[in-house]
Amino acid sequence: MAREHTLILIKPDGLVKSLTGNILTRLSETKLEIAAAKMVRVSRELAEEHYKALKDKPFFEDLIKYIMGEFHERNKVLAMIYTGEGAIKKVRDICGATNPEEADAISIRGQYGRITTKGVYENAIHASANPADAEHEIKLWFKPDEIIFDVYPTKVVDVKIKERVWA
Ligand code: DAT
Ligand code: MG
Repeated sequence: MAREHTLILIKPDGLVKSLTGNILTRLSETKLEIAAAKMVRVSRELAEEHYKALKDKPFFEDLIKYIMGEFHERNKVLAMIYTGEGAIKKVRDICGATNPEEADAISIRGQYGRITTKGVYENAIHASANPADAEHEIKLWFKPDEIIFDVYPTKVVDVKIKERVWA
């Protein structure tokens, strides 16, 4: 099995319901390594790029609002990268099916997900589905220096940036 990297998001419902610790405990069953972690405020641009493959779906607008925290008054997610042999499938297996009603009862989504009366799948966690999605998602959510391993090729460029520093 190849060493892989996978993007995990604890979604706004998971954070609001104080499920972070429970979900991390479930993920530790995979015996994978955490390669990066940070809290992120999700912009519309980031949300739409993350879910761009679904932009023609009828639930797309609600999905964007959900990941931006508009249904939970909490615009943040916990973004992480897990690394190890077969990481993508190991994490997907423990997350369970996309539809929380169909997810195995002891999967993370089976334990903690629900479908709202509006039809939004609040499934608590995102995990990359395959190596191509993982690469797109990891490069979207993280900069190379935020990850403790070299995950994809990088280059060094000269940039002139304005940076916020402590006053
Ligand atoms: P996954 O999150 O398991 O990779 P996906 O990429 O197909 O599933 O869809 C992304 C998210 O969109 C999913 O976590 C919940 C939402 N979603 C998918 N199918 C849906 C549906 N039929 N109705 C409502 N929300 C849906
Ligand atoms: Mg997906």
